[in-house]
Amino acid sequence: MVIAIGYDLVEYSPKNWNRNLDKKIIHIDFTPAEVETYYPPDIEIAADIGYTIDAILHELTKEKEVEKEKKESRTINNNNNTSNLNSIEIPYFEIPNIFIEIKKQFQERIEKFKDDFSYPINPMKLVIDVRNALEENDIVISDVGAHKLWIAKIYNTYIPNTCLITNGFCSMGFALPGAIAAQLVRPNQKVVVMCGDGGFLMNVQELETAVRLQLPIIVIIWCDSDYGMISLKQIHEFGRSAFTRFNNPDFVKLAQSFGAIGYYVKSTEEFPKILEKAKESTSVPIIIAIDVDYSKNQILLNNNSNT
Ligand SMILES: Cc1ncc(C[n+]2csc(CCOP(=O)(O)OP(=O)(O)O)c2C)c(N)n1
Repeated sequence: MVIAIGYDLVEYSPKNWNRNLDKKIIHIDFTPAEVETYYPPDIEIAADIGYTIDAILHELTKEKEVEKEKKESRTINNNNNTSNLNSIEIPYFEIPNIFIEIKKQFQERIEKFKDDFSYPINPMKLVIDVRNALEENDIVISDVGAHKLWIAKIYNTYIPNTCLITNGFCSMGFALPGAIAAQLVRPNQKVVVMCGDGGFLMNVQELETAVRLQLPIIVIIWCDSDYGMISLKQIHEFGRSAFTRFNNPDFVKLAQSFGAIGYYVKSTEEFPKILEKAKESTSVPIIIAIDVDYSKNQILLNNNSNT
């Protein structure tokens, strides 16, 4: 059974996981399910998601209470000894072992890339370095592209609203203005943009706003001189990509021309050091351009990837 909460079909086609139409689906979203051959929900709850989850939790808690009472009375009847009651206590919100195991395996897989100093940088190493450089309540905003999938997969989040990722049909260029808004609202938290070179260039003029408002946002540009996500999909569908490549400007000079500070990362070792320096800014936006190795992007489209 699949419980789909706020699931947008465009993000990951149900054909990938329900090809044989053998899954039971519970659809929970603000809106009714879209009509789709591979997504025929058995139950649809079209309502406020938070309210729905609270209501389900409420019912489950009630059910557990009843179960507990039944068990308690069984034990009392069997043993006639109330001191045994503690032995049958079931914690209500115990994390299932399978979740703990998945999280552990996931963590181990990520750890493997901690000491990978190859350059262009491995996307996983990039995400790990950024996570390590930030406090738990700092904010990362992802733009749209292959980098977004790496961030969604790997970036550990501890506090709500500290990793902002747009949903399906989302627009490239969102992250820079998004960061400006976030920094205005949360002046005491570090705000970091992660964007592709394509997406950054789509809304680059907003650097002027960030400089004028003296916002110390950090913009990390994942450089591959390509619309990485599009070429990935083209290669997946057609075996080759076409018309996705472009040339980048000199991002350091571009940043300076706006009155921001720019860095071009030349090695994976120096990336965390540049991040530390960038964090010191209190009133000037920092642009960090870094070359990224997208050769493993195919993993992002696999069902049972090992990353
Ligand atoms: C305004 C806009 N145009 C086109 C798209 C379709 N689109 C989605 S991802 C992508 C490529 C993103 O390239 P880049 O910003 O360089 O990031 P990368 O995939 O290389 O990480 C495109 C063109 C979009 N989402 N928004």
